[in-house]
Amino acid sequence: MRLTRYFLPVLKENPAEAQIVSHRYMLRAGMIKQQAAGIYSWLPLGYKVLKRIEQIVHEEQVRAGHIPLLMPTLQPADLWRESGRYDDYGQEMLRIKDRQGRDMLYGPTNEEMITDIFRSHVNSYKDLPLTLYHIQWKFRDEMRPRFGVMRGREFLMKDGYNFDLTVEDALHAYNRHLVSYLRTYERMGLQAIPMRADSGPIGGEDTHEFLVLAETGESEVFYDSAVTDISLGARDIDYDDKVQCKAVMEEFTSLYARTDETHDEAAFNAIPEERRKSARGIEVGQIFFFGTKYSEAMGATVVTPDGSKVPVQMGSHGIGVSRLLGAIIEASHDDKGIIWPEGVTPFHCGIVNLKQGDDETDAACESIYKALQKAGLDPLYDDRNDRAGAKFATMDLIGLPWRITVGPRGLKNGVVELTSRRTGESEEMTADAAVARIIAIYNGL
Ligand code: P5A
Repeated sequence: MRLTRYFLPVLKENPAEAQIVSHRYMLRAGMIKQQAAGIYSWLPLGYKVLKRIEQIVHEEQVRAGHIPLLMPTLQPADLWRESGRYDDYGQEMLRIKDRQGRDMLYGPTNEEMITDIFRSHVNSYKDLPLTLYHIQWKFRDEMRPRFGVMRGREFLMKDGYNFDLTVEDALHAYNRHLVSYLRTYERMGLQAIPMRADSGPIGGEDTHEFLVLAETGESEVFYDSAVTDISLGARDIDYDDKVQCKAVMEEFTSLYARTDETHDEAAFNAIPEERRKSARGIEVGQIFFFGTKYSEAMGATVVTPDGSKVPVQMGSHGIGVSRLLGAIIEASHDDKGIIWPEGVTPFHCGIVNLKQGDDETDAACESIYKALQKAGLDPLYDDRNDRAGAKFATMDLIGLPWRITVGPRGLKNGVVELTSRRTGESEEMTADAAVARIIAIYNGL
């Protein structure tokens, strides 16, 4: 993309309404625009990152054997009357009447609707196990929408639902989700720690929230610092292997890590003092096992091998897709702007032309731009007729991990400059070498 043809409405001033850094940078970098409290338009740069995050979530869901579908945002109230949650959900639910006077709602989650789909089409154990998921907008009329996309009213969620014959199979689905979530967040450059939590209006006893540690997080958390030393890394996971998934789940959840809702002072105090940490965290996902809570209420049964009929065992699993943009920025920025991890960056590399209109410099930029595109990458070429300082400030603010700077002085010596946004380090090399380096970085992901 050429910057002169793009829509990147950056703001020079710090917006007064933004209290935390991610919200401030998302507004300043022209990623989002608020349309009403907790409701945002996603401007091109923000939309690009949202799509990259969605893509990682999709890939990891499919890798774990889960099947995508799409349910609507609007739901009939009657389904929620069947489960009993129509009244329970209270003021967080946006209730709407259609022209026939029928009660509708904008879905805050989809346990009822997916159970309805299941009961309409599945009735034998032979069709199990089954995990269906979608990535769809939700609405929760939060009392205090704040911090931009972090606590929105309209927000994008990946929500998945597993259906299993036995409790043991459903617990495998739980473990499988836990492992696949670890991999999902790591691909985004995030450490998200599973912590014992409270299940709230979704229900069930078993639940873990995934928390990214950040001072601006809304949750209070308590943990053994040893938990921050573990990562999934490049391990080979077989998602059908119950023993392996359980072992990984236990590895990540055996150390003390809880939100304030389930905090146990005595257990916490049993950790060696130097490892006892209390901090704040951003909840970027949550997984639940609730057994037959919905299937019993809504009549979702399956015939077992011995011919009897039992309610299907279920769980649900959510990732805060739009919230993740905020969480990633909170975890990765400096005082000049955002620092995108390579896995989610809106453009792979920035190209800064230090002397727009100079034939040789323009030609060198064009050739780098085309070479990167030919390799399947998406560069952003700052071809504006502007000062170098202004171009650098824009690149730093929008946070592309790599920048190639091209100017007449370097070209005289046959070199351009390759700069890492994270370390600030620059290296001179030929244009070809810079292109090759960028290609190698993204091939290695
Ligand atoms: C699991 C999937 C559920 O709703 N039902 C379907 C279960 N879980 S949850 O924990 O309530 O939400 C899942 C994730 O969605 C994000 N989230 C939000 N993001 C932005 N703004 C909000 N107001 C908001 N509310 C929830 C969180 O990341 C949460 O973990």
